Amino acid sequence: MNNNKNFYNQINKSESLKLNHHKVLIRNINNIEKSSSLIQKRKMTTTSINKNLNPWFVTGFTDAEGTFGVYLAKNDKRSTGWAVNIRFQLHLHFKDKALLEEIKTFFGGVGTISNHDNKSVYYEVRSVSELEIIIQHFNKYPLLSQKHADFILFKSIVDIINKKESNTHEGILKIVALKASMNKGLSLELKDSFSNIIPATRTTVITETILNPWWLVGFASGEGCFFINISKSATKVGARVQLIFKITQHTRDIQLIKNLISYLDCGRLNQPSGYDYVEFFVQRFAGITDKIIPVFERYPLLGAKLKDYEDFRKAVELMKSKAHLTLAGLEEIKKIKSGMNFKRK
Ligand SMILES: [Ca+2]
Repeated sequence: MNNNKNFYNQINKSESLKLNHHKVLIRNINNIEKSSSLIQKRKMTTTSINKNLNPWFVTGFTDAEGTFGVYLAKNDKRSTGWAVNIRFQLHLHFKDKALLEEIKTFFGGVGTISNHDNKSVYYEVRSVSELEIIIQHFNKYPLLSQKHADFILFKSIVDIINKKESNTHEGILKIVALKASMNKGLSLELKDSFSNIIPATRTTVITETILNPWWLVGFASGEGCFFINISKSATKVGARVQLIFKITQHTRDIQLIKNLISYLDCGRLNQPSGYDYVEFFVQRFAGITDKIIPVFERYPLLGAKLKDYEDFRKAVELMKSKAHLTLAGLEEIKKIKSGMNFKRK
């Protein structure tokens, strides 16, 4: 009995410690909220486009477009012979620069946005202290794709750098072992230089469900594809119109694609043999009108994808009224299609 009492006392003690810890955290969060709302108030006076991104949107969009990158370069000035660079990166088409600005604001303004030409734009967070903000976000709103495994390995590397271990040969070996299990693994140069390295264990992410509609919207703002297919057919107007919504991912995320099918209650799994990708594929008109459109009406897409969605929705409306069975209606749908996706100026 006495032993039991001690045991429970100990638990109670550690519970109350935990609670205190929570209180501290909550207070910190409140402070952050206060200061960020101040920042927002200030911004509101200068710009009206300031929107509050949902944190799950940011996670979903990162599942689609984000990279946790680690780069090692030979450097004679370092005692280890290697310089380590780390970064969180979103690399988008130039037309999505405004969305990157919003994401930067969401992260409290850390990091930099740069154009590399007139085609692409990068958001990058490189310093360890600023990456702490990024890491806190993804701890709280975890990625749902296998990219989460990259994030876990990335965190270990940030930790090594934080402890200054990256200034030692040991530390560099640890970083190379972690990098070997991340993204595309090691470059040929690194494989040559560290031929005996044993890659670190990589977690397999098991996603059971889509946690939040805003995750879906973030993911679809990056990876979603709204497509109008017009093919020749023996109809009165000589053509058949099909509306397709799809999300393509590497085969490693097949479970996530299956989760989309159950979450959205429509679509099918496309798994072309001989390829390393899978698709969530919605082609049935009822699936488009009753499932896909209502979700994106309630939770709007952001960035350039929203424009494609709006065009797609026009085509949906035309098809609902059977306009695609007339020459004039078909012409209108062709015109919509000609300005969508990569053809959009
Ligand atoms: Ca992607």
